[in-house]
Amino acid sequence: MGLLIYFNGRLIPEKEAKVSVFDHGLLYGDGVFEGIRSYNGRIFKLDEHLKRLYVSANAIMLNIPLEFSELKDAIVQTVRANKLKDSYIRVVVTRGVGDLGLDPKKCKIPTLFIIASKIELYSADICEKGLDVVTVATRRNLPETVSPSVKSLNYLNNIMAKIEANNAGASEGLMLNHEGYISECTGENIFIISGGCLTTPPVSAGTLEGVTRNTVIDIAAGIGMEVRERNITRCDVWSADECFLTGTAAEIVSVISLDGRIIGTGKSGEVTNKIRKEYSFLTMSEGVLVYE
Ligand code: PXG
Repeated sequence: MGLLIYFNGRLIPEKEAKVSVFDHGLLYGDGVFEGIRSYNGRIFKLDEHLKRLYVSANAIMLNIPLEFSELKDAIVQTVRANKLKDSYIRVVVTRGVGDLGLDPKKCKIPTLFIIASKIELYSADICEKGLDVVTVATRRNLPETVSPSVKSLNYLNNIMAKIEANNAGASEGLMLNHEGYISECTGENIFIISGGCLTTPPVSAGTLEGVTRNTVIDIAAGIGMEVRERNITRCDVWSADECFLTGTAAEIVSVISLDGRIIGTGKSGEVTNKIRKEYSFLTMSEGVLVYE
């Protein structure tokens, strides 16, 4: 049996959930999205993800057709309808159907759909071992263009970066910003640990303010670690004791090499493992209940 998809106010079978070829989300990448996860029947950090969705929509002057609480309910309903305990939830809002021509005024009604399914970014094997990462030539979006804080439907920049990583035989691509400082990977934030201090690039480095990133910062502060948000270079990563990536889909995954330089012991580090354990505890015990 296929999935039930929330599509413009109704739950419909996935076979019937189709977007028009005139939808500007498809024609121009005009829209925004979020990737959220549920664990053990609870949706983790739902409010945080939805806040970011509304911020992204506001930035591109797209009116989400549901109030915050209505959208929250729609997400819970979608997960419940699919009887999922552990799921990956994709919320997509597009400018909607309009004539050809990119003017958003042509689109009167936004398209809103929610998919509750599963995701696997890296194989279990790679997650266990840690990732080999390369720095790619494609830079993170300039802040003067579409803000890198907007989770828009136009991910081509990041996809170009991912293609470069694939071509190099690496698991991930590290993206620099226009100043040459490290921003993030193609869909994950980056952290390094050096001398017991946890460091991650600031949002001003073109970094998406990841929900997992913020959770990890809180965890580290909670266990008494020093946490810094500052610009870092490739050399900082090469010489770090440990390095890991964070994202809703990827969770917390170690980086064992960057550009062929082995990081630390070349294995998933002790502090990373400790943070990962705390994260796993939070995902299992916090979140919006899907089932009473
Ligand atoms: N940076 C970027 C550019 C992202 O898109 C993250 C960091 C991590 O943020 P969260 O809030 O999830 O901790 C993201 C989000 C995918 C995929 O299929 C990845 C993301 C979103 C959607 C799809 O790889 N990562």
